[in-house]
This record gives sequence, C-alpha cells and structure tokens, in this order.
Amino acid sequence: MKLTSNEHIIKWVDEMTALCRPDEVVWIDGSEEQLEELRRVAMSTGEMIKLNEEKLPGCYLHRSDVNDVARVEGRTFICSKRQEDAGPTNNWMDPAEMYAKLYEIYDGSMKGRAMYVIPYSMGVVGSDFAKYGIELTDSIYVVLSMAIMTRIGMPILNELGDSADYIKGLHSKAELDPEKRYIVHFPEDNTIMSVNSGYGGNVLLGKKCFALRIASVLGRDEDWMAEHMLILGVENPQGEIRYVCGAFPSACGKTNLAMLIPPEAYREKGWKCWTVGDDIAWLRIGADGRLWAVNPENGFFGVAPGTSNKSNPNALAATKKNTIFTNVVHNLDDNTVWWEGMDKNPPRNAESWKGEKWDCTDGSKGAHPNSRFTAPAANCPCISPEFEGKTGVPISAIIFGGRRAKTAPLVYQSRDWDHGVFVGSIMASETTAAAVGQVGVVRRDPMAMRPFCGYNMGDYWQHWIDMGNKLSDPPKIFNVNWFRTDDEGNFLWPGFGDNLRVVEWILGRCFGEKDAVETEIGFEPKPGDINLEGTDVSPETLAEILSVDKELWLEECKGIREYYAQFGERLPEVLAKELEKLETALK
Ligand code: GTP
Ligand code: SPV
Ligand code: MN
Repeated sequence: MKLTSNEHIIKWVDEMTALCRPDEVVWIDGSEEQLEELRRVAMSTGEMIKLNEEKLPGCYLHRSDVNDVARVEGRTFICSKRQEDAGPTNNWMDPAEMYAKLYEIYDGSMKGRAMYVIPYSMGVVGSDFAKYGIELTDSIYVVLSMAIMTRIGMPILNELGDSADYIKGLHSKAELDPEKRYIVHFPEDNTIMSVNSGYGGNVLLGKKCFALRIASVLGRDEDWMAEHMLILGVENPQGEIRYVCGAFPSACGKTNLAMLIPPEAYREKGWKCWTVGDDIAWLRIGADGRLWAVNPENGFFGVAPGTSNKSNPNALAATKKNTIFTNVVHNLDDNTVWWEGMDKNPPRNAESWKGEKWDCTDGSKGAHPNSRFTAPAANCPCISPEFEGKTGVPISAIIFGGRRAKTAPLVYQSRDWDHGVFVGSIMASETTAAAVGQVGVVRRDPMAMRPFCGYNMGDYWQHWIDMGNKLSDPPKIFNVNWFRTDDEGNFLWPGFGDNLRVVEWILGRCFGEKDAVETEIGFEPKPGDINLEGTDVSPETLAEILSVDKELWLEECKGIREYYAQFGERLPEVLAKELEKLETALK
C-alpha cells in the first residue's frame, strides 16, 4: 500500500518500478512489526543469520559477496553537467550518457524480488538541519541497516507532505556483477543510483552518497558544510563540556576518538567524554557566529577488527544488542561473533567471513579487515544528551588527522582559519581496507573528503575559506597524527584513550589556557604541555614525535605543489600563498 499521496514521490516510484520491474513494491512505515517480518524473511533466505538471543539479543550476521567488501572509489561517479564541476579528484561522465548506461543495467533488475521504499531522514526529524531522502532497494539488508543508521518511516512522509524536496536514491543488487557496479551521483538532480553492490558504504545511500557527496553540494549552495567528521564532547573537571570535530580518513580513528575513555588519572579528576557523532558532521553558522554541528546519522557503521574491551569498550558495548555484523567470524559454539583484535581467544569451531570452516591457527584472517558493525547510536554508553538535540553543539576546535608513519607531528595548531584550511587541504594518509585497492600507500586526502566531495575540490576549499569569513568566532584548526612509528614500525604514541592528553592541549589553546611554541608549520605544545603522567612515553619520545623534519617537509611541499597544480584556476589564491609561506619558512 502506498503510504503517501505526494505526487512527486508516487510518480518517481512508479517510474523506477516500471524500470526495475520488481514483483511487488513494499513501502516501509518504520514499524517494529514490519521490520520483524523482514528479519524473518531474511533469515529464511539465509541473507541474515540470527545470533545468540541471550548473548546478543536482536543481533544478526550478514555476509556480503566475497568480491563486494568495501567502497569502490574507481566506480564512484559525480555526474554534474560539466566535468570541471566534478573536478580532477572525481570520476565523471556526462549525465545523459550515464543515465542511459544505468537504465540498461537496472532494466528488469528486480524481477522476482520485492522493491522496498524507504523514507528516511538525515538529522532529527523536523529540525532545521534535517534533510530527507527516499531509497528504493531490493535488499532487506539495506532496509534493516537503514533502520539502524537513519530515522525512517511515516514521520518523514508526514514531514514531507507534498514537497518535492527530497533526495532520490535507487539501489539494486542486480547480479552483484563487479564489472557493472556503479555508485553514481547526479548533484544537479538530487539523485543517487547504486547498482550491483550489497556493501554498506555503496548501498546505504543516506550515508556517504547523500550525507557527504550530495550534501556537500547542498552545503556549498546554502552556506553550510557536510564533512567526514566525528563530533566529541569533552567534559572537564569543572563540568564544562567543550566540543571538537575531527576529520580523519576512513579507518583512521574517528569512531575511536568519538568514544574515547579518559585515562584513569583523568577519570579520577572528573574528565568525561560524550559521543555526538563518529563519521559525519553537518555544520552550520549559529546566530552567535560560531560553528554548530549535528550528526545526521542515527547509528554507527564501525570497523570491527581492533575493536575490543581495551581499545574501545563503548563501541563494543554498542554492539551488544540490535546490531547487524557484516563479514566477521561466526563462532559456531555459542552462535556469536568474533574478529581479529577482539580478544586473544579466537573461536576453534568457527566460520570465516566467507562462510567457510576457519582454522585460527593457519595464519589466515577470520574477519575481513573491513568487516563492520551496524549499531544503534542509542546503544552507546557515552552517547551525548545532545545527540537528539535540534540545534547541534558549538564547535571549539576542528582536528584534521591522517595515518603517517613519518612527517606529520603528533599535533600542531594552524595560525588562523585560512592557514587551517591549508593544513586540511594538504592532508595525506596511508590507504586502508575501507576502500577497494592497495592498503598502506600514502595519498592526498584533503579534509578526509577525497572520496566524498561531490564537486570540484578547489571550489570546496574556497567554500571553506568563505565559511571562515562568515564566522565571527570560528573554531581553531589543528592537525594530529596518532600513527608516527619508529624505524621498526612500532607506534610511538599509545593512542586511543591517551589521545585525550592531546585533546586537552587543543582545548586549552582554544580557551587561552595553554601556551605554544611557533614552528615552521604552525604552533606546537611546549615540552611539558602534554601531560605524560601514567604513560610510558618518555619526554624524549614526545620530543621526537613533535619534531618537524625540514628535509621531509620540503619534499612534502613539492608533492603539495604537484597536487595543487591539477586544480588550475580553481585553486584558491589563499592556499597557493600559504604554500609559498611554508616553503619560505622551511628554507
Ligand atoms: P571509518 O568508519 O572507515 O570512517 O573509520 P574511522 O575513522 O571511524 O576509524 P576507526 O575509529 O574505526 O579506526 C580504524 C582503525 O584505526 C582501527 O583498527 C583502530 O584500532 C585504529 N585506531 C584508532 N585510533 C587509534 C589510535 O589512536 N592509535 C592507533 N595506533 N590506532 C588507532
Ligand atoms: C568509510 O569508509 O569512511 C566508512 C565506511 O565510514 S563506508 O560507509 O563504507 O564508507
Ligand atoms: Mn567514514
């Protein structure tokens, strides 16, 4: 039964139905009864495996196709009318050509299946920040995941009324053919089309496709920002909560920093951390001239491997009920799940992420390195009371960070907003398993948005500069690197909870409570300004990870110059000048 009389929606759903030819069309009202029925169907077909109801109530295991385990950046397109509007960092094709190609692939792709119509909201329904979408999909996994990751169902249709102001998303698993896999965005049509994949980041269209690629374009046009950022509230012993955003590339520590547990000595003094978001932030200028952030999502699509009671107990706790696990180890003894880095006791009677009998002693990985959990945000023990707020939280600091064995120091502060935009634009990081391709190669990933910016990156940097000019009280901008290593490849900084020691300095800088020394690249903590009490980090090691190697940085400048060159006229003048200043300072 159609759940709306909105003619725009009905017309589009009818057109897509005629194209994909599903056996039936099912409108998702968001009720628990309907979702429960879908879980039952998914279990009967093997799409989902119900896990131990006592140990993991409401939890399921899902396996994606073995060739379909991560985002496919090479097959992700921004189809604006003009190629230069997509820019040199995005794949592009003429929209008419792309539509024609896609329509052929979608033709009859849902035969024998149901098509589900999912109305969803990014952001708290009815808030000023909220934007609505409708995803059509032939995957129950997608419906159940969207029900965790976003707010779905009737309230959205009610809010929409007769409006045409929603983002259209069409997803079909089709044949899961990697050669015909496309993740395509038409920013000028507010339309997303995803086909031949069943992996989260490619198919949960509210997430990267809408909340970053399409939303970044909306933000440019409407004076706000959509960013690949965590949002963390840090409560100090005085009971004040200060908020930071952090942009780190995929699988570089956003979820972990967002759910940070303070070191023991900090906890004893009364420090607490509150999670507002772990992956995406929408940022608007407040009436007070500050930058305010909301998390448009309603759940976490987090990296499973490495998540443990030691590294991130809050994330682990969030997965203990109503969670969907994808591509992890299935423990057949007690019908639970496991992944590398969870604990030191891999199950003996188990199946790997591929669903094959797994022998943990043969050296093979049981869980895929990009295996993930899809968990409701409400499950997180440290979820911020502001998570459901309609106004968001005021941001004191923006923290950029990448995975760099060398070069980038533990932390430095930009001199001002424009210099901060420069710092974000020159981010580079080692690639991870979050996207298909080689892992561990350093690549430029400006603002951690390289895979997610829906328009020309040069224009995006200009938008950052313009936003700074509109903020009377902009956040201070920093860069961190938790991943500096010694010559044997060991991490020099303990990371995780101990990152609060760095965040303490960052917030202190924002409120005029901490000193700094000026270096060629920006401000750094004075020796002694980072509290090392209770760590085994020596002052010498700290000095080493704060050091700026001029030779390496001059090399870096060469790389930045080459990188910038591809943007031609679209490179903001401000950034070209910042690069010159940096080179001069280093020479
Ligand atoms: P996406 O969901 O892909 O956007 O990733 P994310 O940025 O949320 O990454 P996440 O927090 O899930 O971390 C990914 C990996 O980095 C995990 O294997 C973590 O164990 C590791 N990691 C996170 N924080 C730290 C840290 O401070 N130090 C070190 N050495 N590793 C870390
Ligand atoms: C990332 O890759 O940055 C993720 C996971 O957060 S995905 O949703 O697949 O993009
Ligand atoms: Mn991400």
